[in-house]
Amino acid sequence: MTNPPIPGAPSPEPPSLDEPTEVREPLPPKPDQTGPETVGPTGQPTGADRARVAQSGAYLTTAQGARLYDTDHSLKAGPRGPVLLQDHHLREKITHFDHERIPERVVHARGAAAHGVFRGYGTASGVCRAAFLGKDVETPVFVRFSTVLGSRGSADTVRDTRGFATKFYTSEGTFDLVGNNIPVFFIQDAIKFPDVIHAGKPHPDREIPQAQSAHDTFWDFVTLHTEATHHTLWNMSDRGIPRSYRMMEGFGVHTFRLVAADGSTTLAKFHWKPKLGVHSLVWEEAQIINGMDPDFHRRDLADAIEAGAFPQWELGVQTFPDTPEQTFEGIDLLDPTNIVPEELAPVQPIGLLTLNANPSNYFAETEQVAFHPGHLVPGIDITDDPLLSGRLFSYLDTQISRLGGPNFGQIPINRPHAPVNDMLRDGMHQTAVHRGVAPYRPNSLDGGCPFLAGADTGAYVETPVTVPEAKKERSAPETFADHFSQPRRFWLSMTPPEREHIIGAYTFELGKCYEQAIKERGLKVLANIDAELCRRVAEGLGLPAPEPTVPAADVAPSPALSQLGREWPVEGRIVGIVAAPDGDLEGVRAARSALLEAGLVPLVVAPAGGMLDGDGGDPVAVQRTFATARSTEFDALLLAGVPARGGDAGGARDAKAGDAATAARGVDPRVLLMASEAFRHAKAIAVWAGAQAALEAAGVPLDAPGVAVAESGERAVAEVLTLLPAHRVWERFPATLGAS
Ligand code: HDD
Repeated sequence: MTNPPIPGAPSPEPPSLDEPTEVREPLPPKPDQTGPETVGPTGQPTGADRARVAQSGAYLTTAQGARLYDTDHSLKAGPRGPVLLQDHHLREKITHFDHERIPERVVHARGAAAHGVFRGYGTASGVCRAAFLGKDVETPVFVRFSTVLGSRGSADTVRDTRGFATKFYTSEGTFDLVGNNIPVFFIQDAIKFPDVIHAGKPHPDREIPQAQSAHDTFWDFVTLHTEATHHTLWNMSDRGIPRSYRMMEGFGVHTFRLVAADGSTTLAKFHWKPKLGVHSLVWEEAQIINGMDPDFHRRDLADAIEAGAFPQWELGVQTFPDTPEQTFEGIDLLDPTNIVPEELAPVQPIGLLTLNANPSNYFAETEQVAFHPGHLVPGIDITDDPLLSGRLFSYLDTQISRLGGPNFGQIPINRPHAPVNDMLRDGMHQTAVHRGVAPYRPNSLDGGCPFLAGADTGAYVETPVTVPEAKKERSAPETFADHFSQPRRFWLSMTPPEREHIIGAYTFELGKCYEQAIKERGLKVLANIDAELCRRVAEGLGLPAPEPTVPAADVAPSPALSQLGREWPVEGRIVGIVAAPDGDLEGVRAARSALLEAGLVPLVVAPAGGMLDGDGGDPVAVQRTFATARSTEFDALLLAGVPARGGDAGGARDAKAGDAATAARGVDPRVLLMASEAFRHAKAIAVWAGAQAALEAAGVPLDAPGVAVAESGERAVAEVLTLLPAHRVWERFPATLGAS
């Protein structure tokens, strides 16, 4: 018997609006969805992967492949009756959902990744036998960028170090270069990693702040533990808030040992150099973006790749003779808090990385990828840097709990492209069906297989370095004790705007600490870097500047450390065009075309969405409205006329120059905000069609550097194209210091 329907209640089968009803095969998997193909000993695909492709067949099924006729209603005793325990589909669906999450990474939890290809130049072949560095050898790669401190759902543009981890699926096995966008590290010995991370993570009682270093425990640790000074200074510099993952350098940090075909060895540091240059946000911008678009970096990377603007980096090495002392020009190469200035050891390009495909599935690829500095290939060996030694343990260990067992190497994104023939067996989530009966050596039952390789058949052979005769102790070498001369070199290498940003960052971060003693200790550390830096931060904190406790090191600046003073390609830069519906739409069309032709991304901003076609010409699509746009999304701003409050374009445009108050009353406040922010953040601004009234109303001086009043849309684009290669209008500083 069925119950009578309840008057007014929704129908149990609401008609669906646009759901297709034709049976269709699912879309074929994208090429990267299956991960690297399993190949046999001869290098031929085994075909084993076909079974792994998700979503085959047109019909919805259970996990066991039984077709389903309904997935929206639990099995019940009548439409209003109790749900039955025997509903196996309900239980399977909910149970699987309950277990969808895996533990996030203990550090670097938030990341974004892309597929790509690495092409060797062959220039490293004299010092390194690794096959993937050979001339024109192409190797598939997967790169994951990340922040360090924040949780998986935290914002992208926080002040933090960025991870830059690359998996090279080489023909000789997988090589992982697990680096950062900062070339030094907080600690010299891995045993202190839990300390620095516990200090940086949110306070254990209230679990705040999220994804920030601006709090007491972080500054307590890094000021007591002065070997962290150099890394902290980089974090406080513009490097801590990159404009884009595409515009960051990457560093292997440690000194590695390269091995040539003849067995000779060379010490080396790895560098990634972005083709688009190294650029940053300003702090106010970064803070606004965290609210406006917490996925700013992730979106930027994915959008650029989808648009075909593939980001590229050159891999380079600094090389040093492999002497027993392992120092270069007095710099200890085993101390990961040191850099070697590029002026002393130039970075030599050895290959090109191009990221050309977005992941198909975030969880399967970006979340499950497992990097490990111990994934090495013949030709690349480690040194005794004590930080690296601990990492060689930690990464393998962490994957076992994060990915649920020791077989994470079989997950598609982690599978090597080189043939794998190990004797590892069983364990959680074993997906391989191993053949043979003798996973041990020596054996006779499997015909002695697998065989051992020699150096001449591609084996990874550790370099037989001599270990110094020494007594066992917990200690660091004396050369690890200088914590201030390298930070001083960094400070001295900065230009005035970069120094102002650093002063602003320390003042902000120490100012956020509650403990007076921590602020005072922070100033003592700064006094040992530079008296002026210390004095300015002390001023901001309202505290006296202490005297240094060590003499100022006599170091030469390294101009290569500064991000300013060079010009870079502008492809992929985003330019906002604020348009009035009844303004110069022809000019907007011309500006769009000129920007597209130059490889930039124009985004038209108007009071409301839809199309602008008031002049009867080709409709101009609106990409952002005043409700969704913010200056922080743009590298440069164009104003094509003055859209007034409520979209009425008339009033403000008629305001006379200089009559800012009248104009301000007419212009939509969101346009005023866009203009004043773009000015404060030292972005190129160009206006035409009378839009100077809006600039004046926003308090932007028309004669300021990087502000152009043009006759047409095309001329306005020409103006910003001359300014963008320097990234920002640096001459505008210090007038815009409030933004630092
Ligand atoms: Fe680490 C992740 C980079 C020191 C322990 N690290 C991780 C990632 C990057 C780095 C980029 C994210 C990889 C990904 O995207 O999945 N880590 C570095 C660099 C270091 C460094 C450049 C110093 C030069 N790390 C370091 C030490 C330890 C760890 C000293 C431990 C002793 N790191 C880990 C970890 C993580 C990790 C806990 C978390 C997730 C993972 O490994 O896979 O094992």
